[in-house]
Amino acid sequence: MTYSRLNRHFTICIAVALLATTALPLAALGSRETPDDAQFRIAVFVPGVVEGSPTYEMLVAGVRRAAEERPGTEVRVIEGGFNQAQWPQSMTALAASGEHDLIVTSNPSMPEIADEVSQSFPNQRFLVLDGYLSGNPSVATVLFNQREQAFLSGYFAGLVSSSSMPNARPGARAGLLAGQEYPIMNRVIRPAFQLGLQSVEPSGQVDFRVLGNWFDAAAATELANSMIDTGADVILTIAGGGNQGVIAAARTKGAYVLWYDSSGYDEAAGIVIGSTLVRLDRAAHQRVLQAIDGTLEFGRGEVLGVADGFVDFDTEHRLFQRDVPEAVRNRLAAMIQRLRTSDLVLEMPTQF
Ligand code: RBF
Repeated sequence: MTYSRLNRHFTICIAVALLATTALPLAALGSRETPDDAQFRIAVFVPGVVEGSPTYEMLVAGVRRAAEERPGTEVRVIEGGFNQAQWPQSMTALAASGEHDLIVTSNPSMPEIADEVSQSFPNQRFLVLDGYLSGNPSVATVLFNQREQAFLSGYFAGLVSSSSMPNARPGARAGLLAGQEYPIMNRVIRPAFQLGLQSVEPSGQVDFRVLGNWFDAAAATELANSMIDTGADVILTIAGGGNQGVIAAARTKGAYVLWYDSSGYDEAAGIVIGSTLVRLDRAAHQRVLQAIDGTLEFGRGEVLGVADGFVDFDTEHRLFQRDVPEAVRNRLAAMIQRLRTSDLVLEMPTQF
């Protein structure tokens, strides 16, 4: 057991002990939306806040869509906030309440928390998106191939840098802003982004910066300004609410932004010029329907990528077609096609 696992284990044990002696005010965690006669009750635990976080917005939308298609399903959305030390206690409280047939959550750190909580509450079922765990009979997970996703972002950044677009600058220096460092960021997203960039410009370099949280747009502007000042013409931002700060810097200084996970062109026309997609909403919708119908396979970790139709690049948007030269669009389309047909295989690791 690693130190952090041990620490988390104690936290969960203490949370379970507290729950045994005191009735935790669950009402404080969220409010009910439908009457008590629901046949299937779902808690969506958002590890952060929904607004401004592409994956969480898709998570809630996908679960709600599934619930609408199965009358009698209750959905309760609980925002866990930005204090990550509190997530294990909040998840424990949800499981301890015994009120939910399914707890749905999303981000790469959540499988471990679901795994630990399930040791104390083995009857509680969990669905974790954007994370991986295999072998726990209480937990189903869906991971997206972020190696393909970040590779496409880097490839596109290289194409833009070497294009005739107005803000393109020679040198192929691309920025990557992360909300925080975590294993998938450091070992998958960052190197795959660089690999994609260098597939176009062999000497291309990634300027990697860490915001330290998922909300501080002002600090994100400072970091993005510094990246642009030192030569970055394209910045991939994966920083939740911080993404808006990157847009502000790019607008002032004349640079481009790449969005990650959901289509971002409408956030800032002419500035957000590329958007990779994960179909997290579709995965949430499909897997939640299966859970309600009793057909979801727990104990399994799925990995879905470009060839499955769950990772993509939004090449359909009118702003993409308006702002990105045809030659760039064609080269990107050819690379997406190579991934779709498995002519190029970039396997997503599941162990870190
Ligand atoms: N992404 C967000 O957009 N907003 C968040 O608040 C957020 N919090 C995260 C917390 C942790 C501990 C980790 C590991 C990732 C977080 N992410 C967040 C990243 C997100 O879940 C996803 O991995 C990235 O958007 C890349 O797909």
